[in-house]
Amino acid sequence: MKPVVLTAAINGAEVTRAQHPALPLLPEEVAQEVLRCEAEGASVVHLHGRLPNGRPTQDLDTFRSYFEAIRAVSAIIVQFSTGGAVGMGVEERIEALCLMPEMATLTTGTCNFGDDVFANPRPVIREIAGRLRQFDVRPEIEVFEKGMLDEAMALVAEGVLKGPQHVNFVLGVPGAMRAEPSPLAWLVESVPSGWTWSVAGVGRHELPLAAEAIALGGHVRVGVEDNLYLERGVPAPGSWALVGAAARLAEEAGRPVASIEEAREILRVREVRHPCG
Ligand code: KMH
Ligand code: ZN
Repeated sequence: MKPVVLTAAINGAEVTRAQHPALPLLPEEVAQEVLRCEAEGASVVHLHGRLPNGRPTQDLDTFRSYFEAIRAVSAIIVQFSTGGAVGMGVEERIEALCLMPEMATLTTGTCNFGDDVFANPRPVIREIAGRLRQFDVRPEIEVFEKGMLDEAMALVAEGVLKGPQHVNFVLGVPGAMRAEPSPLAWLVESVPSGWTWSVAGVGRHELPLAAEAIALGGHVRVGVEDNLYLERGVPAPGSWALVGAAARLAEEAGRPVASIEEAREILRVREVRHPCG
């Protein structure tokens, strides 16, 4: 059975310490949480920038300090967010890509995001894609709506993106595509052959969608960026506990959890990168 790549989303822009007291903000906290997630089976870490006071940032120095602290202890695949927080300008969103992380996100369209708008007009998408190409960073295409998958395919047809892509379906954001009933099987039918895909379910949908993705042959993202609870009324002590829960789902389904080396093969990220900005 094909290994499942588990991504840990440990410090998303919208989560606060009030909601999740263990939220990692400082570089050493991020590195420690990476180690805990890796021990539970994560092979990719999805990172946002956060200042020590919790404010979201996409600042180069913050990402450099995270990347250095992680590389001091782990060979996990490091994926930077280029989404940041709603309202950030594109230059801020992509300034850390010069550090050449192995992966970074690319959201291929605009959607509602709660009461806000996560704005990704076509010129912005192309600017981010160009920066990813400039620094040879493997994209993870974030798909919050079906049209974003179509746009990713258009980017490949235009030559803006090259070759088979990796897509992450983010389902259940209020105002965007729902998670229940799950559209996952329908979405996956449209994923071009040779591409890889994963799912990130928001809130209570996280683990049920993880189970569905595992059954359908896909990969999984979990973590406190998307969901704060292991089950109703039971807060997750950290993203590591959600990674552990996803790993158990994989085990029950008879799929092994991918090692970091296997995840590099599966996601076509073969080189271990160190921060070089
Ligand atoms: N914070 C959201 C507005 C990404 O990381 O690329 C965008 C987001 C997507 O989290
Ligand atoms: Zn994110």
